Amino acid sequence: MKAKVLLLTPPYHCGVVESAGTWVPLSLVCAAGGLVKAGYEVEIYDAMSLFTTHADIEEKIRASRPDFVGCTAITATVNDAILVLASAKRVSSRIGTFLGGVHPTFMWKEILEAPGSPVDFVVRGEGETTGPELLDRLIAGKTALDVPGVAGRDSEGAAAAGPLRPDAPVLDLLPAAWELLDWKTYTFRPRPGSISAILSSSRGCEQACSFCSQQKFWGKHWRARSPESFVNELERLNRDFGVSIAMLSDETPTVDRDRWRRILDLLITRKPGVELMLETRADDIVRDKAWMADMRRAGIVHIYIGVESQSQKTLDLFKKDQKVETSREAIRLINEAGIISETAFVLGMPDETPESIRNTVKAALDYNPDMAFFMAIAPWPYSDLYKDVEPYIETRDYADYNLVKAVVKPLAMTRAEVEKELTGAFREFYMKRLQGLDKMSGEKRKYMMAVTRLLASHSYLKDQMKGLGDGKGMPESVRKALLKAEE
Ligand code: B12
Repeated sequence: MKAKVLLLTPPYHCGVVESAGTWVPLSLVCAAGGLVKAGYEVEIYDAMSLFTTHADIEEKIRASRPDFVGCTAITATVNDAILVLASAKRVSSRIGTFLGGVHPTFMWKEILEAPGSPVDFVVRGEGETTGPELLDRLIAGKTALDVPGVAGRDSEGAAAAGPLRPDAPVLDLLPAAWELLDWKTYTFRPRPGSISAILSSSRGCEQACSFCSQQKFWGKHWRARSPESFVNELERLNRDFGVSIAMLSDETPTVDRDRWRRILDLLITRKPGVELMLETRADDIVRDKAWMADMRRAGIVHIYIGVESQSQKTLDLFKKDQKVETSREAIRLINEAGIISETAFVLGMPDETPESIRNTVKAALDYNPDMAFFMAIAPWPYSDLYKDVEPYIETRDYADYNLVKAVVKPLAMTRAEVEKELTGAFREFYMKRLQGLDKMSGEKRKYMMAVTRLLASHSYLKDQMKGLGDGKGMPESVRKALLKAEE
């Protein structure tokens, strides 16, 4: 073995997606795949899923005795990721530290130039090849600053980066170190006893949504794995690790219609034994409406589409190339196929008012998704939207950039009012939505009941949703519907 590398997730929590389960750190599984293939001994410590503290993490680093420690970060988790690397430096100043993920990819200069930064290097963009090339150089005692995708400090101590690495030419060939995970940690709570995974079938997004980071991160060029390689991986996850449900990490898995059809055919004939949850574009659902029954047969149980706003004006500002009617139609098709439909609305822009938030809840109910999320706009500092809302940004604490906390202050509301209205929006939506429980199919009803209980017990909405999970504290009509549904 060349050297020992410990990869960690930051111990950050904001209680939204996490409330539904524990999620495998796919970023690290991919980064580790490249390192293992290059001959490194790699350990993954998923502090996020284990709910460990920074003190536990420091203890873990000490016990593991690594030569290098790597961490992953999005904007919300970057403060914790930096604290993890600070722990590594406290354990031994000889440990080399590196950070990857979307936030450091764009904000490498700020991270490396922060006084006392414990980060030696940033891996920008795809990490499978850059990671091992960086460490190979360091072990050989050479400069790593000319390695494509690496940022670090030059001989004067100033932050410096070479060119970005071109996209991996063939995604099918990228290694993933699934064997490093402790699989019993990962479950999707609405399916008791399940083992869950996240995997990728494509990378990139051809849209230009101004609030999102992903089209910038992967580039607008969409790349995909072959249907065979993707379905083989699902079969392997089921066979070797018992995975029974998986989320696709893809931004838009359905871009290439022929590929998507081939994937559905393979899933239907080979039955990998893994249920699938995915996100895609409303346009693609409408385009493929004749295939909805096949999607269900292929094991797709949950589809998320980003409606984002009920206002065409806001959608245009977001550069979301989608019509509100298309979203409504897509949700109808998903529901009709017996698949759970989920969407989210991004609220709290400068022109938001309590009334416009309430109108969004009404629109959400009219769109009729099974699940709706009402999130606060988080202007990632590298997003196109950032400059439009910059004058309204009231907090620079990245830990708040989690779509739960209001970062932007609308003209007519305080941030606290935005947060209060958004949690109220959840309660209002689910109260009304649950009244239709008895009209749902048995399977969907069971799922919705489980999700509602989770929102009421595990999420940041606990207080707002109190009583929704057990039937107490809710209007009589909703309580009756729940009891009837449970009969
Ligand atoms: C899976 C996922 C999750 C999982 C994360 C599980 C985990 N531990 O990784 C869960 C469900 C927990 C989650 C939660 C959240 N998420 Co999330 N999530 C995603 C999703 C769907 C896929 C991410 C992924 O795995 N991509 C595939 C991997 C392979 O790509 P990657 O992470 O970029 O990793 C590559 C490189 O970045 C690099 N790399 C990354 N890390 C490292 C580390 C090292 C050492 C190296 C060398 C390289 C390296 O190499 C990797 C391979 O090439 C994306 C959306 C999307 N479609 O991408 C959103 C996304 C990342 N999430 C997002 C957000 C906002 C959140 C939440 C705040 C939402 C919420 N309010 O609940 C929380 C925060 C976490 C928490 N604990 O509360 C945003 C982040 C936006 C931003 N720019 O900051 C995204 C982009 C969604 C969006 N479109 O806005 N999420």
